[in-house]
Amino acid sequence: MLIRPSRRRLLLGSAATAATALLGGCDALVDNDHVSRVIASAEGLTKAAQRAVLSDTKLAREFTQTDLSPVFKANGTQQPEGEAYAELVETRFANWRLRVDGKVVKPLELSLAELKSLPARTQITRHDCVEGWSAIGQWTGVPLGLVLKAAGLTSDARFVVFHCADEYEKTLDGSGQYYESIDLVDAFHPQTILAYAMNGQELPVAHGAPLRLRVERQLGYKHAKYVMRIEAVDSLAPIGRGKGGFWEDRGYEWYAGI
Ligand SMILES: Nc1nc2c(c(=O)[nH]1)N[C@H]1C(S)=C(S)[C@@H](COP(=O)(O)O)O[C@H]1N2
Ligand SMILES: [Mo]
Repeated sequence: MLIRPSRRRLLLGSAATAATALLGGCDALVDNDHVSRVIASAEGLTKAAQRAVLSDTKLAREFTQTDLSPVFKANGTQQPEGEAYAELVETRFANWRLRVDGKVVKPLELSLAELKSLPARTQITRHDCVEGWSAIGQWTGVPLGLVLKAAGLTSDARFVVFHCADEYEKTLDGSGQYYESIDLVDAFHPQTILAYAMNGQELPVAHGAPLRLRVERQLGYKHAKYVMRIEAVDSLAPIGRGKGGFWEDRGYEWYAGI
């Protein structure tokens, strides 16, 4: 009998085809509440990472459309400076690529179209900023765990670092660049997503376009906006001033649990 390639694969657009190739057998995953469990049992994850995924999946509270805040404050950087970012906005991020590297088996460079073709999760959550305000918003994006699984963490990976496009403080040594980091428990948590949409629209520049982290069980400053590069590391010491994030380097807690 003749074995034909899957019809579906042939009908997919190029970005979707790339995503299918990227995720291998995982392209059937649509129900994202269970994505990280599936990932945990999949090949390519270390024992430590599997334990991390399964040990802590308590969900942050989710809300409904009627709870959405009429105004969601934009905080911190609201438009990264510089020509490079301005050009990305002008070309609607067509040439933007998310780099995934560090302690991974297969470094990736993903376009926005590729990220959007991966299984998505939508969640309505409350954002709490240490400055004393909160807002409820709806976020849509790719579970971070899916991207990490596609890249394949090596056995010594312990943290995931998010490098952002904005320099929040002008410094000579570059330590004013915004960055953040989380551990593997939060990285593979089902509500931890790389969001490209907010309240049903393209993610606005003020809120981190084209891609921002949502890590729902932690405070606002952990939710890195303008994510350009995701780096898996075994230690946070060599990055920035060594405390795991822009605000952490200036005295805030690294684990900012709500
Ligand atoms: N790259 C980057 N990410 C960032 C910030 C920032 O200044 N730059 N500010 C943080 C803080 S303190 C908060 S409260 C939220 C604000 O997100 P919002 O602008 O969508 O409200 O983004 C966080 N992520
Ligand atoms: Mo914040």
